[in-house]
Amino acid sequence: MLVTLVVCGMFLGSLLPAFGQEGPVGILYPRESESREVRSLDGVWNFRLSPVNDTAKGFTDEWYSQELRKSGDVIPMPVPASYNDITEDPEVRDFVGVVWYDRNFYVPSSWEGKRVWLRFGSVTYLAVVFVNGEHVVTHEIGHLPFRVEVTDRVNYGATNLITVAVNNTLYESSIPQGGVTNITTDKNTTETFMTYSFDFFHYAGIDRPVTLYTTPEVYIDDISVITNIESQTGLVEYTIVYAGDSGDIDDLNITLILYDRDDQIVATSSGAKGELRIPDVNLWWPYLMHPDPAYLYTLQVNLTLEESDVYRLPVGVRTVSWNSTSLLINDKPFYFRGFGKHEDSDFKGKGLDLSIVTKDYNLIKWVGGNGYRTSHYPYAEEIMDFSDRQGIVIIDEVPIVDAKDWHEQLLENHLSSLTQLIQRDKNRPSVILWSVANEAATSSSGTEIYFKQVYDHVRSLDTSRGATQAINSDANGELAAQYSDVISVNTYEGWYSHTGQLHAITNNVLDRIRGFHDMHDKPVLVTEYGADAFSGLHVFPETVWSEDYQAKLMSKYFEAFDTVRREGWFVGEMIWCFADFQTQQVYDILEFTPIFVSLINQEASVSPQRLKAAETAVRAKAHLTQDNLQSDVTSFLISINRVDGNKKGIFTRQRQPKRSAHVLRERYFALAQELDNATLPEDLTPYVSSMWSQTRVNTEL
Ligand code: GCB
Repeated sequence: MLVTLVVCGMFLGSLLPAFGQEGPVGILYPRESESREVRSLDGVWNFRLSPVNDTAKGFTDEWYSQELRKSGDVIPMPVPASYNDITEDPEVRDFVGVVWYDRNFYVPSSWEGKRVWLRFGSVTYLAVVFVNGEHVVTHEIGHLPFRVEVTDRVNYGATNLITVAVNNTLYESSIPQGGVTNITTDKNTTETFMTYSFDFFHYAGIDRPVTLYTTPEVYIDDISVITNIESQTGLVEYTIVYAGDSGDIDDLNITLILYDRDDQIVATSSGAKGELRIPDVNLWWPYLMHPDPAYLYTLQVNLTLEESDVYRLPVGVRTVSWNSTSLLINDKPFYFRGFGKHEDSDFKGKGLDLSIVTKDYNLIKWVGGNGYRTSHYPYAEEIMDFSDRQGIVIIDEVPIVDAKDWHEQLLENHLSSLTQLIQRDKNRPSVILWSVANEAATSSSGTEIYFKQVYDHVRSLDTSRGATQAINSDANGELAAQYSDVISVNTYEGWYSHTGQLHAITNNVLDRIRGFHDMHDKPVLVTEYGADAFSGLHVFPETVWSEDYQAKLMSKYFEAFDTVRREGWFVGEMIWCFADFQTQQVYDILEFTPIFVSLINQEASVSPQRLKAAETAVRAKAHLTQDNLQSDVTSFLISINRVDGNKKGIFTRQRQPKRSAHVLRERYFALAQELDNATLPEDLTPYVSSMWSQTRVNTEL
C-alpha cells in the first residue's frame, strides 16, 4: 500500500498530503544546548539513478528495504550538494525523475528515552525518506526545511539506514512550474527532458545539511518574536509553543532570559506569551547605516518540567515600516544598495558551501552593498544567519518564478511555500520584505483574484514586514502591484530592449519606474537591471557582451536612479546579478511558447518587454511559417541568450570581479556616504594625482 501511494505521489504532487507530508510548524533550526544534542549526517552518501524511463523502479523493487549497493551499483555523492555537476556523465546532469541516496548512521544508546528528530535543510524538488526500510516523511518544494520524529524508527546503540528518493520533476503546479517533454534519441529510443521558463539551472538533490537531533519528551516546538522600540527601550513580544505528551502540564514552567552581546542579562520574563523590555537598547542596523551594525541579543528559553528543554535564539531589535514614499528601518529611510543573487557555484550547484557563502558576504561588503533579494527561492538558513550577523538586508522570496496559468493546485502550493518560508524566517531581523513571486504573468486575466489571496495569506501570517513581488512589465495593464507595500520592478533597457543602444536607456527606465509610482502612490525599487558581460572581453566603443558595455550601461541606469531619488519615492537599486550562474541550455522554451501563441493570436497577455524580444526574434527569422515558428525561434533564442550560463554577474562564477564590480563599488560607497554618512574605504579611488583624487572625493562623491 505504502509503495503504491509513494509511487503515485512521485508523479502527482496533489496526492502528497494524503501520506503524511510534514507541515510547517516547529521548524526551529537545530541548535545544541544542555538539553539537545545535534549530529550531522552530512558527508559522502551512496547514490544511484533510476533507470531512464522507469523512474518508479526503486519503489516497485523496494530498493529502500536494504542498502542500495545490494540492489545495484552505487557511486559516491556528497551531501550537501546538487548531484548534477559532480560526475562527468551528462545523464546525471540532465536526469529527469527519481534518484536514490543512502547511508548508514549510528545512534548512541545514550539517546534512548529522548525524542530523536531527523531534519533536512532542503531537498530539491521532492523527497521521500525511509529509515530502516520504513517510510518516515515526504516533502515537496525545494529550498525549504522539513523534519520528522524518528524516535520509534531508529535502533539505539546500533547502526541504522537512511534512504532518500529525490524526484526533480517539475510540473504545471509545482513551485516553480515546469514540465517534461519527449525526444527521440539517435538510438531511436524516447527519453524525457525537462522544460522550464526560468533561466537558472534546475539543480537537484540533497542540497542542504541533514541533521539528527534530540529533544526532551516535552519540548520547545516554536518561538516567535516581534520587536519594537519605545523611546530608548527595546520591546520583544514573544510566543512560545511547546509540544509533547505530559500529564503534569500544571508543573510546566517557561522562563526567558535575554542576554546582550557580552552575555549580560538585560531582561527576563516567564510564561508562554509576553514581552521583554530592554532599557538602552542596542538596535539592529544594516551594514554601513550605523557604526555598530547587526547587534544581536540571545534569547534563552527554558522549559522546565521533570526534564528541562533549553533553546537559544538570536534576536535583533528593529522596526520595519513604509509609507507612500519610503521604506524605513528604525524609523530612518532605508535605501537598498543591493543585488539579485543565486545559490550557485562550480561542482556543487546549489549545494550549501560555507566557503562560497563567506566569500560572497565579504564581497557584498567590499562593494558597499547592504542587501539583496533571495532570487528566486529561499536561501539556506546558514546563509540567512550571515545576513542577520552582518547587517545585510533581505527581500525573502518564494520559489515562484515566471508563474502563469492560475489554478487551484498552483495556488495551494504557492501558499504552502509562503507558510513554510515565513515560519522558517519570521524571527530574522535581516528580512524586511516577503517577495511572493518573480516575474509572474501579472498582466493576464485572473491575476487579481489569484494575487489578492496570496497577499492576504502573507498578511495573515506576518504584518511586521512588507510584501512585494518582482514585476517585469510596465505599470499600464499590470494587475498585481496594487497589492504590494513596496513595488519591485525589473527592467532590461539596453539589453532585452533597445539592445546596444546605450544612448536610449535612462529615459526609458525613468518611464517604467515612474509609471508604477504615479499609478499606485507607493515606494518603488528596481530589483533587476543589467547586461551580460563575458569576463575578459573588452570592446571600445562598447558593444554587448563586453565588460565595457556592462559598466557603461550601469552608469546610464545610475542617472535614472538619481533622478527618481530626488523625486523622493525611490527606495533602492539591485543589480542583476551578483555573480555569473549556470543556466539550462534550452532557456525560454516554455516562456516563449505562450508568447508566440499569443503573438499569433494577437493577445496582449505577456509583458511588453518579453513581447518586444519575441517580436525582434520573429522579425529576424521572418522566413518562418506559422507551423515552424515556435521551434525555430526557440532555438534561435537559445543561441543568442546564454554562453555557458548567465553572465550578468559583476563577479564571475568563481567570484572574481569584472570591471562592473569596481564601478558599482564606487557608486555604493558614494551612496553610503551621502545617505548614511558612512566612511569611504581608503582604496576606493586609487591614487592618480593629488589634485585629481582630492577633486573626486570632494565633488563627485
Ligand atoms: C529576468 C529574471 C532572471 C533572469 C534575468 C536575465 O528577468 O528574473 O531570473 O536571469 O531576467 O538575465 O534574463
